[in-house]
Amino acid sequence: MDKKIVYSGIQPSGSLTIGNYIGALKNFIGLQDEYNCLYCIVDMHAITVEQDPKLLRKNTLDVLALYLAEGLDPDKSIIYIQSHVPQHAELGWMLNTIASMGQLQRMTQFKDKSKRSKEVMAGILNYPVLMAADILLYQTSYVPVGEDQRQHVELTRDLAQRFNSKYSDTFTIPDILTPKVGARIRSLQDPESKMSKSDSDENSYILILDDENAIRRKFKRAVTDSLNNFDYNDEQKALKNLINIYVSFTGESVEEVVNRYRGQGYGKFKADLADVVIEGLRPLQTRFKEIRSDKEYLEKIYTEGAEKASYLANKTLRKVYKKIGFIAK
Ligand code: AQP
Repeated sequence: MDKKIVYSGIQPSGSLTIGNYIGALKNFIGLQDEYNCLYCIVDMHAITVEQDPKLLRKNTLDVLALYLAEGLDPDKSIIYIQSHVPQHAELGWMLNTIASMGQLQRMTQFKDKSKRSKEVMAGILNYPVLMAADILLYQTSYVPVGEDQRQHVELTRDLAQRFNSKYSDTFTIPDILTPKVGARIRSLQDPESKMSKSDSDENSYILILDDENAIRRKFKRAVTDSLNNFDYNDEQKALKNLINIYVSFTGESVEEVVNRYRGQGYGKFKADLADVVIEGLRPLQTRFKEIRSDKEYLEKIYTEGAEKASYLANKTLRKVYKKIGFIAK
C-alpha cells in the first residue's frame, strides 16, 4: 500500500523563531521514513502581511536552507516554494467559492492580524482557504503544525467534506499532528500571546539563528513572576513556557527538570536554559551556514521539488475541474 501523505509549510515572513522550530520544523524530520512528505516554503501566505521584496527573497532561501540543515532529505521528501506551483492559487480560488465569509471571519488569526493592521486586506481573510488548498492538493493525511494552526486545519477538513458531499469523494480528510510538549511556545515578554516571528519586540522571541549573546540576553530579560516558586502550573505561565522550551530541547520530562531546580531562584534556571538552547541550536546553525552559501544547490532543490509537487498537484486539480464542470483542454 502507498505511504500516507504528510504536508506542512512555514512562512518566510521573518527569521524563524524557536516556536516555529519546536512546534513544527523539529518534528518534520522523523516523519520522512514512514510517510511521503511535502514541505513547502509558503511565500504566497507571507505576502498577506506587508513584506520587503528583498527581505522576502532572503527569508525564503533562509527557510529552505534551514529545512535542509535540520535534516529534510530531498531524496525522501518534496521540498519546494509555494509560488513555483501555481496550482495552489488555482485550488484556493475553487475553495473560496465554498468557504463562507462568516466562517473565515471567525478565525482567531484573522481577528488578531486584522486588529494589528491599519487597513484589513482580503488576503488575510482568505489565508486559511489558501492553506486548505495547500493541504488538499496533495491528498494529505497528516499536517504537522503548532497548536495555533488547529483552527485552520479544522476549516480545511470542513471545506474538504463540503466539496466531497457536493461533488462526490475527491479530497482526503486531513488530521492535525501537534507535538506533546511545545505545541504553543509563548512570547518571552507576554505569556498570554504566542511567540511570533513578526512580533515588534525582539525580546519576545529567540530566533533559530540568534547568536549566543542574544540568546543569553533574551532569556535573562524573559518575564517570570514574583512567587519565586519553581513549579510547573497554569498560574505561573511564563515559567511554564520556559520549562516547555527546556524539555523540548533536552528531551527530559517536566518532572525531572522541576525536581532539579526546585528551591532555587529563577536566575540559575534561565542561565542553564540559555546554555541548553545555544548547544541545541549549534549544529543546525553550523549546517545552515554551509548550505545557505551554496546558491546552486538550493536552486537545484527548489526546482526539482516544484516539478515533483506540480505533477501531484495537477492530478488533484484535473479531478476538481472535471467535477466542477469545467471543459478540459
Ligand atoms: N509559538 C509557537 N509555538 C509552536 N508552534 C508555532 N508555530 C508558529 N509559532 C509557534 C508553528 O510554526 C509553523 C510555521 O508557522 P508559520 O510561519 O506558517 O506561521 P505562524 O503560525 O503565523 O507563525 P509566526 O511565527 O507567528 O509567523 P507570523 O509572525 O508571520 O504570523 C506552524 O506549524 C505553526 O503552527
